[in-house]
Amino acid sequence: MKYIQIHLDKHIGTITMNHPEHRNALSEVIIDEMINAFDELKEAKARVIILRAYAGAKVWSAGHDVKELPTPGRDPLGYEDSLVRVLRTVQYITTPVIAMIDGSVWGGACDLAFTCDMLIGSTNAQFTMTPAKLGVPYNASGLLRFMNILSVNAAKEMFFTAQPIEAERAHLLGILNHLLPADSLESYTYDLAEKISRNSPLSIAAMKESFRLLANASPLTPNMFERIQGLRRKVYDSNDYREGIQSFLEKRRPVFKGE
Ligand code: YXS
Repeated sequence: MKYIQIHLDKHIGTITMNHPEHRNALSEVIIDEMINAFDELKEAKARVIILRAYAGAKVWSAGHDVKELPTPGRDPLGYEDSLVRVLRTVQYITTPVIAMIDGSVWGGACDLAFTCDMLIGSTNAQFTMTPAKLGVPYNASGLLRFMNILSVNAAKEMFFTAQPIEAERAHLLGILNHLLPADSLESYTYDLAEKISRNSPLSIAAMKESFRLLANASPLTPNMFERIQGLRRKVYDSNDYREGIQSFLEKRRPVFKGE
C-alpha cells in the first residue's frame, strides 16, 4: 500500500496514515487503503486497532481531499463518498479503534477521529471543523455524531466558527479521553490498548455494536430526513459551495454572498 502502513503485534493493530506531501488528506486512494487495512486486521483477529499519523506529523489529517469534492449539484458527503465509507467501516468493525492524535485534525478527519471509539491526544492535538469555511452542508449522521460527543452549543461553535479547538479544551469538552505530553502519548496509548486486548473480544464486540445501535437510536422520520436533505441540497447547489472549493484551490479567502 502507498499511503497506509499496517502493523500487528500481540493482538494490537496499528494503521498509520503516511502521505506527508498532502498532510494525510483523505483522498479516495488513502481511504480505500485504510478500509483494506481495517479488513486485514479484522481477519488477523486484532483485538484493538490504533489509527495514527506517521511519526512527527504536525497534521494528523487535513480532512477530505478538497480536490475530490464534487462539483455543485452533487452531495459532497453522500452515502458512497469515500470519507463516509470509511466512517461506516470504523463504526461497523466490532474491534475497538483508538485515534492517537499528535497534531492538527481538519474537517472530515475530525469526523473520522470522533467516529473512533476513543481519542488519545498530545498537547499538540487540535480540532477544526471546516464545512462552513468551505460552504459545505455537513450531513445528518455527521452532525449527530458530534452531538453525541459534545454539548449541542459546543458542536454548533465548532461548525459555525470553523475555529480550532486546542488540546486542553478538547479534553475539557470530552473530545479527548486522555491528554498527554507528546513524549508519553505513544506509550500511554499502547498501554491502554494492551489492557483492552486482555479483555474478552466477544464481550467487547457485542458492546461496541450495541453502543452503535443505541447512539443512532434517535427517531428520524422520513419527513425530517427529507427536510434535512432539502436544506443541504440548496447549499451544495449554491454559488457559495462553488466559491468555497474554488477559494481553497486558489489558496485565497472565500467571499460568500449567501446565494
Ligand atoms: O498545493 P500542493 O500540491 O503543495 O499541496 C498542498 C495542499 O494543497 C495539500 N492539502 C490538501 N489537498 C487536498 N485536500 C486537503 N484537505 C488538503 N490539505 C492540504 O497538501 C499540501 C501541503 O499543504 P500546505 O502547504 O497547506 O501545508 P501546511 O503545512 O502549510 O498547512 C497544513 C494545513 C492542514 C493547515 C493546510 O494544508 C490546510 O489548511 N489544509 C486544509 C484543511 C481543511 O480545510 N480541510 C477540510 C477539507 S474539506 C472536509 O474535510 C469536509 C468536506 S468538511 O469541510 O465538510 O468538513
